Amino acid sequence: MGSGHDCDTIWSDATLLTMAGESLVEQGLVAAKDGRIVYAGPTDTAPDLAATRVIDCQGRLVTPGLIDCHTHIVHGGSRAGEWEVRLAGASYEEIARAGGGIVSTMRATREASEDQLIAASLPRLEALIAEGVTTVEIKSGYGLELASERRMLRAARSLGERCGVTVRTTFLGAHALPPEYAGRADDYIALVTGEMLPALAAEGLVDAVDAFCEGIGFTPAQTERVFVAARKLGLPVKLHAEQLSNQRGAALAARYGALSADHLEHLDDDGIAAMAANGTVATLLPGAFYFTRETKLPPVRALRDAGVPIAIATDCNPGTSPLTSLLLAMNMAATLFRLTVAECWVGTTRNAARALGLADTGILAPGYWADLAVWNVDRPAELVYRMGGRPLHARYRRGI
Ligand code: DI6
Ligand code: FE
Repeated sequence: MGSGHDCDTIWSDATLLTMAGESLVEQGLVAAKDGRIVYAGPTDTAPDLAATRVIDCQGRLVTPGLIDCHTHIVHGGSRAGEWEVRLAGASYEEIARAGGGIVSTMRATREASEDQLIAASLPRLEALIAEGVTTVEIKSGYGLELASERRMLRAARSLGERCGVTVRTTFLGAHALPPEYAGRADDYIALVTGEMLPALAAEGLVDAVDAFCEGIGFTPAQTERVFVAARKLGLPVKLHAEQLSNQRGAALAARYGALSADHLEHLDDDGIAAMAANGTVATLLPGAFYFTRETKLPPVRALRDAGVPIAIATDCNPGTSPLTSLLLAMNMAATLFRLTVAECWVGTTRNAARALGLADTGILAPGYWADLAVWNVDRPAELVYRMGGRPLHARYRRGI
């Protein structure tokens, strides 16, 4: 490679899964300048390139860095004890109604300083990164009061800076009713929409707004008030919808142009049609399905037939999905939900980016961020097939 286009880095001799198309590019290369891709494709048709650094991938599979588009990794405490009670027969809903569940994590989160939240969350984020994750969404929702929600979001942002991972923060003030508002859910929503969200948005801490629309969460009417407040601030919305029951939350979210509706086990045909019409991504969370021993499957075939984009995420949270492996989430999506290998890859790259409103990540193509994972395998199916192992060879974010 002589004196061609200047770039910073070339990854040579790569087997490329660009996600721009679905077929593998053997003998490919990726070139980047200033953190952005300038070329990704076959070596023999590449332009003349000159780089200060050439990384020989030795035929390894190179994919976009993985994107975990639904997590709650920032929180205090642990719920292992509650899980033991569930093993003995109690249901998630019984525990939630008895003041455990989300509210017990709320207490631990309120007691934690920002530094303590960072320290508690760091191993979870590091586990994701060790499997090639370069972008992660992190939700608030265990503070349930302004100061604690702020600490969660600030912890999320500083984890991103510390770990070299792109963090998108989602405000989930309407996750659960804090005990001081017992019996006054509408008043709590007024606090969420009137004070918490405007203050946190003004501080630049909110990339998107989410809610838990559920029998044990908030009603569709309360959810809509959250969406109206988000819209006033110009913020995109997402929704925990149809996880435990059909509240018609996905259709409501789609009407508000939601980036995604997530969970969706109880989604009906009207919800699917609304999502398809509005381009709302269906984010499937097989870790929560598995961990709660759910038996109702999300309507994957109908989503596919309707052309709804499908994403896959860990939902890493202490109650229903203590999962810090996006590769295992892909395996579960294939095994439990019957997604194809190709759908699993689209679901953790291109469609996951879309679920976060990111137009410049999740694909290896010119103009996109040079977020790359280099794997010790030669076929994409290997990574969906195996459970465990340490298949990542190297990972690069924004070219570094
Ligand atoms: N749905 C979930 O699965 C989690 N939150 C939500 O809205 C559960 C969160 C928890 O139990 O801590
Ligand atoms: Fe969740």
